[in-house]
Parts: sequence; structure tokens; C-alpha cells
Amino acid sequence: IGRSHLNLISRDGMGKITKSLCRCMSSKNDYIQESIVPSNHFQKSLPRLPIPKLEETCERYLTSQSVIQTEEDHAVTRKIVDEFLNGEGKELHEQLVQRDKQNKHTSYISEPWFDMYLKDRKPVPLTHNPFMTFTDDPNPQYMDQCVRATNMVVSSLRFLKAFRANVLEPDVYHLNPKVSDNMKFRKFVRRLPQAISFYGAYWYKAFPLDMSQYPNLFNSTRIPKHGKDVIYSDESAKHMLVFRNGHMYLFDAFDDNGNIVSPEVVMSHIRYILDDNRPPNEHALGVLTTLPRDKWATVRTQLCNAGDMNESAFFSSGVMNEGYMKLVDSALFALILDDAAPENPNEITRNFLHGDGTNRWFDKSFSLILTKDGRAAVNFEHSWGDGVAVLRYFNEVWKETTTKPFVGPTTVPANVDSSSIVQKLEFALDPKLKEYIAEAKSDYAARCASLDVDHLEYFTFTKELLKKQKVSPDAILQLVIQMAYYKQYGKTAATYESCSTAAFRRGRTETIRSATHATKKACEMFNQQNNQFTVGELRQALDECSSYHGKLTKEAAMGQGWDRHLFAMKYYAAAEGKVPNIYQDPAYTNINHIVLSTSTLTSPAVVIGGFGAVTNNGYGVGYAVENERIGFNVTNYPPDTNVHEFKDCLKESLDDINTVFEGKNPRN
Ligand code: BUJ
Repeated sequence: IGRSHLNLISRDGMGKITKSLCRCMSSKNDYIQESIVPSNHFQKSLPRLPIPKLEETCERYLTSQSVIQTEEDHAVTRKIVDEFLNGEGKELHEQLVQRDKQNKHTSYISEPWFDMYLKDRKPVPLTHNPFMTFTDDPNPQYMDQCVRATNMVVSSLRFLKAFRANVLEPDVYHLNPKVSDNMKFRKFVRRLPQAISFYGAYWYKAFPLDMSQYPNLFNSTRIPKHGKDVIYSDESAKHMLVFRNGHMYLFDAFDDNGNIVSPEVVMSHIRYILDDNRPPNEHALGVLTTLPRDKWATVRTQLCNAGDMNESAFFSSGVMNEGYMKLVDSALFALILDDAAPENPNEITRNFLHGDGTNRWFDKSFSLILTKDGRAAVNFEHSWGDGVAVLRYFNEVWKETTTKPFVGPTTVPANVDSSSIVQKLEFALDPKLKEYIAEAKSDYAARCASLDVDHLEYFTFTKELLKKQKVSPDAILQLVIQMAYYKQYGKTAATYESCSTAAFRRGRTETIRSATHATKKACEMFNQQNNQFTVGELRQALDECSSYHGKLTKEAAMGQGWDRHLFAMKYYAAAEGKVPNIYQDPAYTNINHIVLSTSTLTSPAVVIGGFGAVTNNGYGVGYAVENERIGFNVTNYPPDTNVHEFKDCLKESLDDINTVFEGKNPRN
């Protein structure tokens, strides 16, 4: 369960694509779905994220270290770990266990993990915000920017309303969908009291997932503060925040009774914004969200104070900028309408991962971005939540907009005066603020230029073959990444694969340390130039990688990795001013200097996704292994690494593995 893949929604497939246009919208019909099992049904009985045994954490840590260390260095690290295990570690572990017992509503990792994000002073784009691009609508007529934006906004709001009404299907990972992903299961579990509902599902081998992050999906933002940012939410706000050409607009998406305004009204407002042909905003504020967080905190305070002298139709009190900023913060989410139409996957990545910052608000919990040609993506801020929640929203929106859209190419927008309803935000900017904006823009342009991207789509073999060969698709893809890096640099480096721990109450993620002795051995064997190994031996090496990676994945999904445990103990030790030797060991720094940062997801709704490399000499590798293709999307910061060469190495590694599956030696 909780595999690193975020492929958790397997309910009824995508079904036949039928479009029923212009469904009548009434409050009764405001929900994207009406689950008979309440959304929060399992929350109370979710299991607690276990704190691993200290001995096991130490042993797992040493095993990961031994893959990337020399024997001499490893001996030093082993000694330090032994001392930790029998000394300070014992105490820290015990304190962690006691604290956890007193905080049963949460998990031991929740607070340290929020702090990890919120205390990070680096800018959010490139460092933390990932993106996912929607698969195109199969009907090209629905790819019109205004039509698709309207449908996606309406479906997003219907998702929000269903969640708030407790009728969004709870997230459940069905180990055996044939057995549990059906009405019988739902009727059974809904009758169970909340205190035991999880166990009922478990009996069916269905694993309910934590949904505590969902409330922060909408009406939320991260706000920069000195030292540590905060997450702000205001569920009462009912307006959309729209960006176009660096200008910011608002309109109410709910009426006074909390009903979603009609899709034709939404369409009229979006049409009005798209038709606003004023030139791009020279002083686009959004670029400030690309600043380092302390700097942005300073600038934001100045910005909020700067409008005091101005008059505003919105705020007769005069505190205009501050009031506007509150509206930005509380908005349902950001809808971003780009004039660009990126054509290839590299351009798409650049647009949705970073853009030029002027038509963005990276602090918003998520932004829905649509380009001129109707391509759509989500870029999300990471502190409040992880891929599972975002992907669920993403899948539901894709499914509804491609099967039951509310507006189409022939829909006539409502006959409303959008010019008097849509509010354009005109912040008061003094020369200093304009200077900050200009500076932020050029700094961001330089940072984005320092990032390189490349991608690979591979069709020679796909998931099907891997399944037939009885190897884990994810394990083989991780091996491909290891082999590519080994081909390029002749060594093995610190590797991170993200794994959800949403199977636990307020779980977040655990790290799969996918550089293993098995992958290292396979890299060496495949790299032999003189046919030293038989095909059988190479094939066996693949099996070993697959089964060892499978074990690590299961452990991580069950909260049995080493990363979060050591991290949490470090966090609480630091709070007491202590830094035990284990954390001062250069080996600890080295293994946490992630060279290969990887993440995968599988969904028919996602065509491309990615994130920035997390170190200057590393790669950020988003990948997918699907029935139709294998795909990689990689970022880096040259010149320490070369992403184009790396891509070639990925391709060669895939070919090598395919050759072995064909029963031939790739070096013959
Ligand atoms: O691990 C964590 O706590 C969170 C991680 C952090 N990090 C990204 C650094 C690993 N966050 C995530 O894993 C969320 C990532 C969401 C994006 C995933 C992209 C997957 C790409 C699939 C498509 C690739 C195919 C491209 C073909 C051209």
C-alpha cells in the first residue's frame, strides 16, 4: 500500500467519453460526486504513523550509507551510529515516543515536516513547487482556453463543495479493487461506527487514506514571515483570483447562499478577462512570490503598508493594499490564464514549473494554469500537503471536464455585465516597490535560466512487459535512473524516492533510498564491456533489484524508513540546542545532499509533471511507467551536470534492460 506512485484512484476507470452539455446547475447538483460513505468516515480510526525501533532505523541508515561510502568512511559512520544508538539516540527516541503518545490526533512527523517547509528561506518556485500537466481533452473543441478554464473552475468548485459537504468519496487504496472497489464494500463500511471503520475496510484489504490535508487545498495560501512562514486559510471567502498578463482580477464564484454561480456566468467573467486587451502589467506583483522568503516577508510588509493613503472603491477605510492582499490570500484558488502556447514537453515544463513569474502567485495552495491553446496544469505549493491530495483533485477535475463538461464551444456566456462584477486589483506601488518588482523579475529570470530541462518518452517496452517479466515496474525504473547516473559518472549517488505515508493519520512522506547494493551491483554488471556476465546473470540481477526495492517500498509506505525518524529526532534535539554527533558526521550531510531526487505518479489524467533538482549537482527526475509509454522529465543546474547526456543514458539503460528481457547480452 501507499506505494510511491500516487495512483490511488482506480474507481470506475475513465468510462466512455460522453458529453452532456449545459447541465442545469442547482445547489443540489453542486457536488462532483455524492458518496454514500462520508469523506471523513475513516479519519478517526486511521492507524497512527509508527515510530520505527531505533535499532532498525540505525541499521537501515547504515545500509543506505554503505552503498555510497568507502569502507573506511563507513567504519567511522558505524562507530558514530553505535554511540548514538547506545547514548543520545536512546534518549531522543524515548522523548519522541512519549511526545507522540501525548499527541494522538497527529503523527510524529507532522510538526517537523511542516517546519521543514515553512522555515526554508529559499524561494518556493524551483525549490519546492511541483507541477502536473493535464492530458489534453480528447475533444479538441473543448481545448478552447475559455471553455476549458470555465469547465475546470466549475468542476474544481464542485469538488470543493462535495468535500465540505462530506460527500466526496474517501480516499481508499484498494489492494484488490475487484473485491473492494464496489457498492457492497461501500454499503458495508458506511454502517460501521467511525471509531472502527478503518478495520472494516482493512478486512477487505482496502486501505483508507488520511484526508487531513484537503481543507488546505482551497481558500489557502502560504504567507512569508521572517524566520518561518505561516499557512493561512479563510473558508468563508467565495471569490476566484484570476491572473492574466500580470494583472489580477477577482470575481465571486459562489452566490450569497453558497451555490456555485452558473457556468455561463463563470464563462462570461473569464471571457471578459481574456478580452481585456490592456498591455501586460509592467509592475506585476506575482513575481514577488519568487523571492527568498525573508526578503519577500519584508517586501510584503512594505506593500501592505503602502496603500494607506489611497482611496479605493473596495475599502473606504483606505487600507487598500492590505485589504487586496487579504483577498489574494483567501481566494478559492488562483486561475492563471497565460498568453503563451508552449509546444514541446521542455517548453511546457518551463511554463508550468516556473514561467517568468509575472503571471503567477506561487504562494497560493495551488494554481490552475491554462495556456492560450487550452493546455492546463496545476502548480502547487508544497508545505500544506502532498501529491496524494493534489492528484485526487486533479483526477476528479480531469474526469468530469472530459466526460461531463458544463460549457462547450457553442455555449453562449451569460448575459451579465462582467465589467461591473469582475474587480481588477490595482495595488498602490511606490517607486521602492516598483524597484523590488523589477529586481525580483531579473533575479528570477537568471535563476530560471540556470535551470535546464529535458525529457524522454520511451515506447520500446512499457509497463506490460515489466509485469510479464514479473519485475516491479517502479523498481526497474529506479534501476534505470541508477544505471543512467552510473553510465554518466561511474559512481552511485545519494538518491531519494518519494513515498506517501497517507495510510496513516497525518502521515506525509517517507524516503525510499533506492540506491541499494543490488542496484549498484547491477550497474557494475551492465557496465562491463567484456561480456563477463551471462544473460542469465544479468536477468537475475534485475530480479534482485526488483525484490529488494519492493521490500524498501513496502517498508517506507508502512513508515519503516530511516529518514523521517532521524529527521524528527534531529528536529527536537535542535530545539534543545543539541546536535548529536550522528548529525555532525559529514556522511549524514552527504546522504541528505540529494543528487537524484525522484518522484513518480501514474494517472491517465497526467501527461507531464516535474520539479526542480534539489541540489546544484543533482537531477530532479519525475517519471511515469504506464501501459502506453515510459516517461521521464528531468531538471538540473548546469554545468555540474548535463541533463541531455543524462537523458541519453536513460535511453541506453532502458535499451540494455530490454535486450536482457529479449534474452540477449547488451554488450555482444
Ligand atoms: O517527498 C516529498 O516529501 C515530496 C516530494 C518532493 N520532491 C519532489 C522533491 C521529491 N514531492 C513530490 O513527490 C510531488 C511531486 C509531484 C510531481 C510528480 C511528477 C511526476 C511526473 C510524471 C510524468 C513524467 C512523464 C514525462 C514524459 C515527458
